[in-house]
Formats: sequence, C-alpha cells, structure tokens
Amino acid sequence: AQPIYLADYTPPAFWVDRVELTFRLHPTATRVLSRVAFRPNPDAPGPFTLHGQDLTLIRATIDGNEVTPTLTDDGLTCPAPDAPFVWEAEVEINPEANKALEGLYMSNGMYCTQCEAEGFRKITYYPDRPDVMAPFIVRIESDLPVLLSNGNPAAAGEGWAEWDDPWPKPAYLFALVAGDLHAHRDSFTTASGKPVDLAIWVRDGDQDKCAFGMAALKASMAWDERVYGREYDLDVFNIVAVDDFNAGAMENKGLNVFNSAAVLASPETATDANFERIESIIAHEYFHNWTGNRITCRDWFQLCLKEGLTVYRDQQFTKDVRSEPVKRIDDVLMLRGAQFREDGGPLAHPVRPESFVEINNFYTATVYDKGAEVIGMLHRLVGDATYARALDLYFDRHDGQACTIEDWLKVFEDVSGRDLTQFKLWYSIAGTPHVKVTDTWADGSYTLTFQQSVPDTPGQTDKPPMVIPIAVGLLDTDGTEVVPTRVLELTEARQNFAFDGLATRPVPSILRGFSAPVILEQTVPAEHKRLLLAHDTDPFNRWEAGRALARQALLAMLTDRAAPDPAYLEALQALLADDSLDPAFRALVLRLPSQQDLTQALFDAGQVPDPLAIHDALTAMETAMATHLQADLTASFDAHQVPGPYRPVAADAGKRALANGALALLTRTDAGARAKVQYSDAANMTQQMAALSALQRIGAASDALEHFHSQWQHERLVLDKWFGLQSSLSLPAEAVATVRRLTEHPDFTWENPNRFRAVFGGFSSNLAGFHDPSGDGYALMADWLIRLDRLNPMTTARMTTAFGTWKQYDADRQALMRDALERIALVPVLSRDTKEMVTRILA
Ligand code: BAL
Ligand code: ZN
Repeated sequence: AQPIYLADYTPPAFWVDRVELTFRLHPTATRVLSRVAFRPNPDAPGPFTLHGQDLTLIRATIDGNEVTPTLTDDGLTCPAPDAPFVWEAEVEINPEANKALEGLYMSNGMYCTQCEAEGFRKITYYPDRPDVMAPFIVRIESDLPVLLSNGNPAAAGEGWAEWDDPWPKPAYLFALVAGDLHAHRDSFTTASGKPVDLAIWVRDGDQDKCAFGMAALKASMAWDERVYGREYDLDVFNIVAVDDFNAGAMENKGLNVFNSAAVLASPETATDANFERIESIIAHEYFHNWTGNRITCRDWFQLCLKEGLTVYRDQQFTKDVRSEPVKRIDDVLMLRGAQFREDGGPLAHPVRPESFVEINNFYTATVYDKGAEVIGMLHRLVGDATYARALDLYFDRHDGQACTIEDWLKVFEDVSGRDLTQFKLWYSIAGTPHVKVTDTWADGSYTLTFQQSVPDTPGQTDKPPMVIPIAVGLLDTDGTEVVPTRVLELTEARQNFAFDGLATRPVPSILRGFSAPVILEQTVPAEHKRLLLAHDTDPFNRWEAGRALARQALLAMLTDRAAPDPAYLEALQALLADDSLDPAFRALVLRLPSQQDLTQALFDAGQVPDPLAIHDALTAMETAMATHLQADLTASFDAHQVPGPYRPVAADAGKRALANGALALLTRTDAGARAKVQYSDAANMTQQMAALSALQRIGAASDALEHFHSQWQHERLVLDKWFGLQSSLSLPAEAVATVRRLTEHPDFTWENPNRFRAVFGGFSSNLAGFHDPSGDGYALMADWLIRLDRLNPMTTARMTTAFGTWKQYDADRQALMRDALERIALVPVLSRDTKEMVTRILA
C-alpha cells in the first residue's frame, strides 16, 4: 500500500447536497439503498469516483438511468454529468462476517456501526472523506425493537424507523444501531430553553449501570454552555453501549456509540478510576458535537484539530468538576507514559502527520495528548480572555466547515495580533524538546539560562527552536515564595531571563503546572527537591519534586546498589501526615515511578535497562517504605476509610486512593493480612480490586482470584478486570505461563477487543514478565497478534506498540523481539494496518 501525503490534498470533484439511505437489515445479507444528490465542484473538476470496500453492487443509476460503473481497488468510477445529478445504488453487505468492527457489524445480536475514519465505505459507495458534508435522511427496516440513527426521529412504524439529521456531516459521523435495547432516559433543557430527550441504550441487565453516565452527560452539556457558550442542537441525544468496540467511544452526530466499558458503571462493578474515565469520555464525545462535528477536519492529517482540542476541553472539564492539580498530574503521567515514549522511538510523528498508509494507525497519544498540550500552551501564551475570544471567533467563522490547522491558528492570530509562525512548528516537528536549564547568582541578580533542542526522529533532523512557555516561580531557602509564577517565553536555542531585587539566591521552581510538553534537564540538589516537595506553592511541581527524589533513589539502587534513600522516606513521611493536603494528591505522591519510567530513565542515562532488576528495585523500595513508614501508612489507611454507601465523587475517591495506596505498601510486609480482610469485607469494586491487586503483587491472590471469578463470571466487564489483573501484575517468573493459561481459559473470548486488550495489553505493561529473557513472552504476543490480525486489523495494529521500545533493550532481547516482529511482518496476508506498524517499528 502506498502512503498518502498531506501535500497532495485536492478538494473533492463533487459536493454532496443530500443523502438518503435505506437499510434492510439482515445478519448476513443487509441491503443498503442510497440516493445521493451530487453537484460538480467547479474549483476542482475531475472524474466521478466513490469509495467502497467489501461491497456487492446490485445496481446503480444516475438520474434514474442504469449505469455500469468500473470497480476499482478502493471503490468505483463512472461517467457522470457535468451538472447536478442524483446517484442511486443498492449494495449488499454481510454484518455478521464483519469482525474488524469497522462499517456495519453485529455484536451480541445487535447491529452497530463504526465509520471513523474510513468505515462508511464498507456500508455503501460514497465519497468517504471528511470534507464532503451533507444532511442525511435514514430509513431502517428491521424486526428489532429499537432502530436508531443520527439526528432527530422523523417517523416510525411496525418494523421501520426514519431519522433526519439536518446538520451537514461527513460520512465518518454516520451511525446506525438496531437491537433489543433498553433505555435509561432523562432530559435536559438548554440555556435557550430547548428540551432535549436523552437516552442511554443498553442490553437487558445493564439498566442499573447507566445513572452515572447520564449524570455525566448532563453535567457536560451544562459545562459546554457555561464555559464555551455551546448549546446542543438536536431534539435527542442518544448513547448506545456495545460490547465489541475497537476504541473507547465514537462521537457520531446525536448517536454516540460507546464501548460498554466506557459508559456502564455501578459501585459493585466499577472502580473509582472507571467512574472518572467514564465521566471524561462522556464529556469528550459530547464536546465533539461542536469541536469535531459542527466544525470538522478537512482531511485526516488535521485529526488533531478536533482531537487535540476536544481532549483539551475534556481535561478542563475534569479539572472543574474534580481536582485541578490531581487531574494535571494524571494527565502528565499519561503523557509521559504514552506520548513521550512514542515521541522517543520509531513511531514518532508530528501532531499533524505529513503522511500515512493507514489513518487508523494515527489515533495516537501524539495526536490526542500532545495535540491537547499544544492547545494548552496556546491558551497559556495568549491568556484566558484572548483564548475565549479566539474560540468564539472559531465557532462563528467556521461553523459548518471542514477546517485545517491553518484555519485554527489564523483565528488566534486575528484575535491576539500575534504572529504564530514559529508556534506552528509544534504541529510539524516530531520529538519531545529537551530544555536544559542552568542558573547564576551575582550582585543580587538571579539568571536562568535555557537551552532547547529537539532530538532527531524518523525523517526529521536539525530542528529549529520552538516557542516554549515556561512557568517559573522562585522560593527562598526557607520555602517562602519570593517570585510568584511568571510565564517565560522561550523562542531561541539559548536564552537568559534575569530576576533582580532578590535578597538571597533563590530556589527555582521551573515548568510549573507542566507548562509545556518538554523534558526538563536540570541539576537540582536533593535538599532543593525536598524543599520544593515540602513548600512549593505549585502543586504540580511539588509532586514533581517528590517524583524526582523517588527516581533518583531508585536509580541509585539500580546503578550503585544503594539502599533506599532514608531522606526520601522522611520527606514522604512529612507529606503523608499533612492533613491539609488533598488525600488524592498524597496518594499520587506515594506512587512510585512505573517500571516503564525507570526503563526510560536508565536508557536516557545511557544504560541498558534490565526489566527484572527494575522490578526488584521497585519491590525493595516498596518494602522499605512499608517498613519505615509503617505507623504513618497504617494511620493513613485507617483515617481514610470511607464509611457509608459508595459515592463516585472525587473527595471519597481521593480518600480511597490514599488508603489503598497505603494498603498496597503495607501488604509488602504483612503477608497480605489487611488486604485479605479488605477483600472479604469489600462493599464496592474499588475496595475489592485494590485488595486483589495488592495480593496479586505479592503472589498471594490465588484463593481470592478463584472467588472473584466465581462471583463475577457473568459480568463481562468485571471479568476483563480479572484477566487484566493477572496478566499485568503476575510476578515476573510466572507471567508468561499465567498469560498462556489465561488464553486457554474458556472465558477468553479473544475476538472481543476488551478481553484481548485485558490479557495482552496487561501483559505488555508487565515489563519484567513480558521481557522474560527466554523470549517466550514476545513469541506468545506475536502468535496472538498474527491470529487477531486476520479478524481485527485495527486492534492488532495498536497492540504492536508493545514492541515499540525494542531498541532500548540488550542485544539478546533485541534479537528476540526483532524475530517476533519479523515473524509478524512475514505473514503473507497481513493487514495494511499491522504491516505499516511493524515496518515502522522495525525501521
Ligand atoms: N473520534 C474517535 C473517538 C474519539 O476520539 O472521540
Ligand atoms: Zn475524540
């Protein structure tokens, strides 16, 4: 397959004014009748071509006259008038055979669609590109009781329903759902007084898991009105939960389709983390109604236009409804864990990629999360008032259009009067910038010197300096803030910033709030880190200082065989006991860097990471924490039990997070005594899973696992947790055998992406297990990826990223991973998705 280039974009040769679709649903032989009003584009004349894939064409007409199109590799072409005309076609498709879960497919007897990015071409012949927008009218014929599509319900009768979506949309936002579904209903009145009927549609038995999602939807609708001035624009908003789904959810106009794991929750079956994730995904998909649907992308290279902005908006929402510092730390953990890793390896690409083979491979942490960071920087640089005016102008100027990053930045230039030429590099330069900072003190003047550079990435070298907003504050050596936060704007390769009028040499707090997605290189004495951990007014940097101390202590254990640093443990002790601090924040400070963080830190320091040594160092540090902090951890554990009925609110979740963080550590030295009690007494899934995880991490969970399986074997989402916990937390020596055993379990329904991801996504995060020196982990992963690729290329391709850091390891492991990757690459009928990923990883 040939790459597609951003530089080759040409507008469509034909516009679409109106689409009418009729679906005669049948599991193996669904008929799709389309009637599409086309109009030639005088600005880009060209042949009439339509995308199409896996379709059987029954008949086609133009203005009522039978035509015989020429079928091509990716659709068809046909002579067409040089004036507006009506194209009609009838095609047959087989939803039951569609295990790739793109286009129209069946899941547990229900029909469902997924069209982003290019799934609509598996439903009928059409210009399946986001810059072709049209209103859709849809008729569904089926005996199933619930028949849904986009827009407003228009009419319905026995065995049929019609839907009318007046808002012009690209085909990727089309959706259809049909099944024996049950509604959890509510309503919302918009700011201008328009009533909206809301429903979450689920399988029988799941009705009791919808209330939280519905509350999150209503909160999102109100928030978008209050903060962005955006009202909802249809009479109904439907959400459907489906078990077989490649992603988390999809923002189809008026008919969001959700992976059931991203919407269904009850206290008994979902953890605090599940509830928070559900709330943010519901918000994300709802916010797409304006940032994605009303204003969409001109082409798929502009994916970050809707995704970066919508992630930024959902992050703002979570900060507002929960804790701002905790959310910022969580987001940075995610960014560093996924995006920095991507940016530092063979899969690095710009926020706006310039070429792709398969667009599904670019729904990445870079497009989403770095894309959101870029918007956060823009916001920081122009300030709140200008950001708000820019967004108003963006919605006014571009409503109903398919736009580019240039359109987006022009809005900010027009409103702020700034030249964003250099800022725009954030969209085209891949790789995480490194910012090295040094300081000098002379004659009462303190100077910070910054030097920036961006590492080479595939296809990109010799990169120019970027615009980097660096939020800085200064403390004195007693911990009092002497200069409050100021945003320095770095634009050159090397730049000085002076602070005058200080009585003594200050302690700097740099990159407050993680004001830019960069790697900060600074030599900070341990006593300054402890001072910042104890006193910084910026909660992010307070946490960051604790993190740096933990990393330093762990690296010393790994490289110098040092004992766990007592000064670090003392600093933690003070923090743990500080009841003025949010328990959720304290829980984050207590969490050690992950195996993956330490792997990266060692690699960055020019060393070859040993996964087993890293695992053992983390275990030793946790044991030291449990021993030295036993009284404090016990006090924290006892003091943060949450009595009464479970509520998924941030305050209670924070207390549970701290108590359960303490429990995980205490389990290292009490042979699981507390965890066993908590497991037996648990009245909600957060408590049950925390206890089970703590036991699993010391290899003492077998009885509890057996009990958990028998308790939850009929709850598929809970069973995913059972699988995932074992693959991700099995002890290194047992992990490969455990995963193999899980794949032989009768409940391992591997065609379901959630179940597959639970086992193999969990396994790939268990670095000491996955990287077993035998190579058996790699071989097992490769075997299963090869198997899944025949059915589901999208999920397979994403999971190849387990091998993305292969060049960081020792020669033996590299050779074993290369063998596994080459074995996948050599499969004769490998999907385009997986082929592209494996080729890029191997390059
Ligand atoms: N557009 C794909 C799912 C999401 O980002 O919302
Ligand atoms: Zn999105």
